[in-house]
Amino acid sequence: MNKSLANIAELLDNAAAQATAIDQISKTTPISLQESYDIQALSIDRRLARGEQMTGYKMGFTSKAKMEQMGVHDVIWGRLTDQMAIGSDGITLSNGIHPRIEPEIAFRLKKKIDSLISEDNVLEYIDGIAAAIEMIDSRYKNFKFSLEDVIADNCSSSGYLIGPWHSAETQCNHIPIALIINGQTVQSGNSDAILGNPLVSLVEASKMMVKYQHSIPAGSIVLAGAATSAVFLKAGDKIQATFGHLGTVSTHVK
Ligand code: OOG
Ligand code: MG
Repeated sequence: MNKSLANIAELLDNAAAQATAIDQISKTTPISLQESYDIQALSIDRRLARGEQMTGYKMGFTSKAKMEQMGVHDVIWGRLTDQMAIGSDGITLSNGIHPRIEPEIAFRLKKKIDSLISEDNVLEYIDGIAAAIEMIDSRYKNFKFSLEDVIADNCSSSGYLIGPWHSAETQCNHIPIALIINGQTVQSGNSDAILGNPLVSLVEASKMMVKYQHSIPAGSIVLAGAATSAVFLKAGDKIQATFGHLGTVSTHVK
């Protein structure tokens, strides 16, 4: 394969747009971590050129459950656009390749993250916390990837749904989390599984921003990373994710 980063970005963007899986990039083309983030940025540029708007960022592999399910053990970050927001009409299965759903906690930034932050000052950066659902859909065959592959593929980002916002001071550790599909609890966990406290995910995000010379603008949504494994979607599924005092987020698959 031609190692033009723009060509790889186009391949991944087309795979998402056409809901057709591709082979892992790393099987034929060695790419560095920096190149994977460059490909991610180029693929997002293609979306922005079509009129999509950036809405936020997502952190990935911030819990053991996710690392073990996918066999990737490093924290990653990806980008969210308005086109990924799941509307009240639910999820159209045929728009995806093999979509999965996972419960998430979302933050809304009131201050740009462009330098290192710590657990002591992280609250200065947010003005809201909410329960959320993320839909992930790897563009690679069999949902299999290396660290570099998944970063280039915008960390499998496909959709997200955010519940009502709560104040920044709302406690976000020790929250029981359950993913309920068609009335059955298919995953359960606790927000502490996200790096001990989901707020630490923002500290990790700040390290990533410094390392990759990027910043997260004020007003952005940031998903902290799932506390449980993700579950494949089927036509007709009724999805609920419950998060104790943060409430419940629901959607359905058409
Ligand atoms: C990659 C995305 C990881 C999370 O919450 O850990 C992620 C994947 O699992 O395909 O979104
Ligand atoms: Mg996620």
